[in-house]
Amino acid sequence: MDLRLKRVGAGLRRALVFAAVLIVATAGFSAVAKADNPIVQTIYTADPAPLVYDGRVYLYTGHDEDGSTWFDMREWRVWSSDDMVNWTDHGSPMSLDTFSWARQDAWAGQVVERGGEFYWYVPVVNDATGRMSIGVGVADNPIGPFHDALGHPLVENGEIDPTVFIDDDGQAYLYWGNPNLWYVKLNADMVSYSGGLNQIPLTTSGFGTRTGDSDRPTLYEEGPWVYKRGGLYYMVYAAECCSEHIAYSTAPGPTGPWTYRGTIMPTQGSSFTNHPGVIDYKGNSYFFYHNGALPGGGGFTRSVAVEQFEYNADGTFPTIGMTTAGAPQTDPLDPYVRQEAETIAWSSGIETEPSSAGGMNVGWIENGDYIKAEGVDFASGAATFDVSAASDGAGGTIELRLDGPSGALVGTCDVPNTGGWQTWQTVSCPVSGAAGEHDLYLKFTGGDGYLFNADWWRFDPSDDDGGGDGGGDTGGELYAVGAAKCLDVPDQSTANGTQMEIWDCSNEANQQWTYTDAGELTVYSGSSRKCLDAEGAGTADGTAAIIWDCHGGTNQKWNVNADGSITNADSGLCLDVEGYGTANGSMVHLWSCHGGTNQQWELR
Ligand code: FUB
Repeated sequence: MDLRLKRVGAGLRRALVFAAVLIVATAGFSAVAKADNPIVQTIYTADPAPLVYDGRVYLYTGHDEDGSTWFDMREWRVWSSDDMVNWTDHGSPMSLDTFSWARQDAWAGQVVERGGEFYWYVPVVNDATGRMSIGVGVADNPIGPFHDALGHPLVENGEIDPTVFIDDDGQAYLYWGNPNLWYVKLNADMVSYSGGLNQIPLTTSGFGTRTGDSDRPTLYEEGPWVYKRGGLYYMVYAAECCSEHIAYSTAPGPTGPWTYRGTIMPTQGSSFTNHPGVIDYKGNSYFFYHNGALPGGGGFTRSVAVEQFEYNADGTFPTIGMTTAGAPQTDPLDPYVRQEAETIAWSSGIETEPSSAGGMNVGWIENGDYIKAEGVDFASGAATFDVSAASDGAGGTIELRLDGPSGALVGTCDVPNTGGWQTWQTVSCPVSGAAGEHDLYLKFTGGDGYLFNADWWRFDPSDDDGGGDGGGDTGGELYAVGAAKCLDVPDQSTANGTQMEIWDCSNEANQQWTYTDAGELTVYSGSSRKCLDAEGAGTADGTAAIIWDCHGGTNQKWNVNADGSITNADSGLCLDVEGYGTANGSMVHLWSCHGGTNQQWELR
């Protein structure tokens, strides 16, 4: 029996509820709506490492345990976003347990992608030697799970904080170090290196002047982040100690010579460490860092945050300050496709956990807790709200509110006891008054104790302008209009790259298909996420299309055309269902389109 024992976070959780009340009381309503930093409120996070991949930002972090009085860190975490304000929690795909040789200290790392593989370089203490070393996790997709690529450290010299940069010529470099600064040239396999360990000279011209510490004459402390922009190589790092600020140096090449360029983010934020990560995304530049801004936060209970910034015309950095507003939203969130409950701009009181239906779910929900999804575009209006919920308790109510936890009430959904905390049931309720763009608050109410868990939610529009007539963009069951068929992928092998069997709908548990913003056509099957790739299939009209589970790194994109046909963005292959049994639950054969008789699809 799940007794709903809290694993971690009780102190943080209580403090956050208190802080949310305090913000409302002292700063007014809009302060709640606009407070998006720190990015994660459910746990303490540290050492941000962002990665832009396939249209999304993946954010890799460490995890400071509640109440830590040292850098007590046992796992790493992943989040992702395609709008820079709503972040999806992907849980912990790598921990100390991933590395059988590791003893402790899951500290600051970075993920890079090469050839469809994702390599996560992390510092951990090698149990055999008691020294800090650099391990490598590898996965075939950005959210893992990651496994130990080597079974031993890649490199070990007692120093920390790896960053990896792949230059335009394909040469990859691994940099790390505190108190020194090192690099090796990685081989193309990304898990071995050629040549010895190279030490970067820490000169004051290269890394600034530190005063009052004769052992460390330069500002360089730790946490290097190396990248190239406009032909210039940047090394951004934590400077001075302690407290740290963020500074940077530049060079004409990946190995130097480095020239000190100044401060990016001055010391601030009630954490004596800071740690940088810099990316460009959707035409904007973003600076990730950490501070101690959450309730109970401090030097060992840190939180990752982000600011948008613009480089100066000469490529130098502006000074960047920490804010509670964070980065602006790049695109509105679509409420008419499935959204994960753990896609969150701000939350109060809740936590997350792995879901039996795949991915994560929101849990530990109590009366008064809430989730904010920012910038939700309801267009001309929503009619219904579906939520996948589970409860082994009394259940409770989801109040759908706009622009604040006490904002306009547009719907009320009662969630019953479903027979288990992971026994999912889709609950629907009517919605009225939700049109245009708003921040959406899922406000949870009920009696004492934990109420229910939430896995995903989706609105349906009040008219058919969002789909249902071949528009194909509402999310839901995927129907071939002409054949009146819909598609299921029953539980089967879930490995990326395995051939998928597509079945006519069972009518009992028809699956929900979603277009991600990246254009992937995705369905959650049993406990796994599947999406469609068409590979090794003839693309001539009328040939059988062989459908494969996606490959993570190379997922194909599908276009939903104005006429309702679905075409593969790369091959042009489009999908027809023809010449097979039509009984519910029978396997269906997907064919490349027939030119004049292409079927239309819709998500109902
Ligand atoms: O999070 C543990 C250590 O603190 C990191 O490795 C350093 O960069 C500092 O942030």
